[in-house]
Amino acid sequence: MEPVFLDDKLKEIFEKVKNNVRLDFNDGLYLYETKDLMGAAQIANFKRRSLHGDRSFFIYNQHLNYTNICRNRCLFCAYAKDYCEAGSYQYTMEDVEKELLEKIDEPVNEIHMVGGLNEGLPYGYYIDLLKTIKKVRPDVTIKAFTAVEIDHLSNISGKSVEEVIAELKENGLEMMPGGGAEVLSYRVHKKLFQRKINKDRWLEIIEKVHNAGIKTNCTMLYGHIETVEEKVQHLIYLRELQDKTNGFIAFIPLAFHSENTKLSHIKETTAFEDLKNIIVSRLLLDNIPHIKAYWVMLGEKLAQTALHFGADDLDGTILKEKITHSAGAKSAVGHAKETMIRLIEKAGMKAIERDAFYNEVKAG
Ligand code: V47
Ligand code: SF4
Repeated sequence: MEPVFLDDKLKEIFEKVKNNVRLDFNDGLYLYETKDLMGAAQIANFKRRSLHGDRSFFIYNQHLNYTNICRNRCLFCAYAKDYCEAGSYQYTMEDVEKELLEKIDEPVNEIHMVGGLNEGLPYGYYIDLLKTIKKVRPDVTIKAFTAVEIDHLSNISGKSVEEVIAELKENGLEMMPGGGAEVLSYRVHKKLFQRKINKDRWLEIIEKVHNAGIKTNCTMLYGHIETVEEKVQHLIYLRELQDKTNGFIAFIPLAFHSENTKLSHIKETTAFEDLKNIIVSRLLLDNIPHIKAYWVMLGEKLAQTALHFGADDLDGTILKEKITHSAGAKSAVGHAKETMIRLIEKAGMKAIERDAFYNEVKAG
């Protein structure tokens, strides 16, 4: 059935999408600004279905956050602490082993591991983290660190970015999550996350990671001080890098949660904005295969709905999420595999359990 548009201009965008004509900056702005949510959703859903049919993915994964001590103190972060602050922690290798062993009977496929920039931890600690995971769970895929940690490791070790990536890879790093980019804009960087690497460095490091044969995800943190133009530009920067490297597997729009942050006056995002970010990213990122509706940030019900607005993945079981819950997320800290399947099937779609690289995991 042909889509019905309340906003006539969306017909032109639909024609482009149907004919595989790349959308430009102004199309991105227009999609963000139109009030015809369902018109835009039909285009994104058309694209999503042409790529994935009615398949929706999830993964059996476990998050591991080895330290919350961080020198950067981004204004949007509720997770980071200073050294002696109450609630600060850093795992020893015994702690890492213990946390992994607690879930050893579960069929975890991927360990998603990130942490703060803790100046008390030497380069060798990061190598030990990888070795410890491989020792306890030899078959798991380690998806760990971001461009922010790679830059930090290069600084503390005096090794080049290429050397750091090669050593992490040798010790078991197979993929990297998409964090750390926030909004690829000098203005937002200056205001919110000055001590973290900037747009140019993030793009430069990720290009090197991709060139070393490591795939990554990418993200965008929205719902704070960013402008619509900055969001569209961010997506276009990612698309341009993907044209060069083809190293991104999935994009995850991250909805800002302000509780316990320096930006606690900012109200939480609305469902309309959340769905718009899914729609626009599906349509602008024509070269990135997967768009994740991250249930931790969107809430389970909206993430499920987003599967009809361009998303094709709900992320995973997670088992214990800490970063967004420090900032007041109301979703669960983890979910059983059955819950992921139920959310997808109740959305009228086919649930596919996947590995980190979106290969189907066969039951049994
Ligand atoms: O880079 C920090 C964001 C990111 C808050 O690749 C916040 O599969 C909302 O990148 N409210 C880390 N967001 C999380 C991340 C991620 C998550 C899930 C899957 C994948 C993947 C990657 O979390 C940070 C930052 O952008 N963040 N504080 C907050 N208060
Ligand atoms: Fe540190 Fe990451 Fe939090 Fe920024 S978002 S303060 S880099 S833990």
